[in-house]
Amino acid sequence: MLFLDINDTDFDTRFAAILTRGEETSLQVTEVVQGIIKDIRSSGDDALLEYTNRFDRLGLADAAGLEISSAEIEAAMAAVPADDLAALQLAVERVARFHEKQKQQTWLSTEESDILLGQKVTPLNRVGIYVPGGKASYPSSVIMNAVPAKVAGVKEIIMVCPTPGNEINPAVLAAAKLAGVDRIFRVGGAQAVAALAYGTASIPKVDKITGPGNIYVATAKQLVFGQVGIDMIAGPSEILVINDGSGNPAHIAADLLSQAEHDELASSILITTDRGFGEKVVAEVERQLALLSRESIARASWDKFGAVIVAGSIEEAAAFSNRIAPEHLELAVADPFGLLPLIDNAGAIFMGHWTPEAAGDYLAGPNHTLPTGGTARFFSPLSVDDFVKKSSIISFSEQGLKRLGSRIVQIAGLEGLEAHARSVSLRLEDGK
Ligand code: HSO
Ligand code: ZN
Repeated sequence: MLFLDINDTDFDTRFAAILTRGEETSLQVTEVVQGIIKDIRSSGDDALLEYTNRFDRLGLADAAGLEISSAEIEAAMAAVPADDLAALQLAVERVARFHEKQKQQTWLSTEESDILLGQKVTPLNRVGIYVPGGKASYPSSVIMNAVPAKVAGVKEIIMVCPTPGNEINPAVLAAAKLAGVDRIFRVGGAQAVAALAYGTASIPKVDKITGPGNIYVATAKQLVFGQVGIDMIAGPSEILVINDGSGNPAHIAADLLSQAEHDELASSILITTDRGFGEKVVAEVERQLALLSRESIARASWDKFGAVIVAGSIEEAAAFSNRIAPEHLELAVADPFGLLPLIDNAGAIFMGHWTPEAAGDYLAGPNHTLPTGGTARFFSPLSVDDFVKKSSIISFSEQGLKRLGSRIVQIAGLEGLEAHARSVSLRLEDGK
């Protein structure tokens, strides 16, 4: 963990390691993934079955076994305690209600009496949601990907999730069911991404793939982009907390650790105007680390990518935050709404001492799929917009074409495109 003063002369050098974490892309991974995509494209289900049996140690006899049956999903629902289902259901409802507000309508503008212009909004037909297996298999991520798709009106939602050793968290299947996923396949890795992008006999080809995954999944998504749409490429998670000395150091420490326990590469940073508060948080982090079942992950993250920074003023803290463009930003200050106007770059902003990041991770309503690694400078959270596309609508009346036609002909002339010009001038002459 770094304890720094923002005005230290070597600040930038010492901080650089945190900013560049997780940046290395491996040529070797790209090569392996290209090979897998090629195999899936040429051998379809046979290759998918082969990879799945090999990587996930499954003994599936044929491709029919790749789909998780409705009986299995029902069994998972029955295995999850009713009260846990109620918690997941509440999350689904709240996330749906928030995303409903993002929906855009088809519109037509009648600003000009002789020309109608507009935009038609159409949901994607079929999307694929990638859900990781193992330690990062989260029911909440199923909800955060499936619900916006559902709200957007996507006709079919296909989920893929690897089941190493034939194990899957029943809550993941239950969340899928509650969120409206249509079909689930027990496949993962680059082979699952390739199957969704190109289709196999058993896995239908989708229009877009969303959801987090390891480096193989992220690389596969990048390689199939263009064939299908993808959401942003998720990097390691981060939280930045801005503090003015108000609040409880134990609460801030817990928030920092809530990010650190995700991943050894996660980064948790506190920037405070109160050095004493920062010191208390450091002591609290140490104390709370020992209480965590994921202590070794959280400790690795905190040791390498944790930081406490002392700033000279809250404005200085905000400027630093804008430079980082954090995925999660907590304004743990007495007057968070007063600070908000200074914030330009952040995936999600958590306001005040009663809004821990976990509220947004699970059920506040906004999406927890957020731009990481500084990409909040130009990316937004996953939203309904990711599951629709827009078509422009252009409708000229005869008067409209007569009014603007000569200008069209003129620009076509500038480009030397005679057929373009003629398509207008013929109409104008015939209409005389
Ligand atoms: N904080 C994660 C999302 C998540 N948290 C899932 C718990 N489960 C995104 O950075
Ligand atoms: Zn989280």
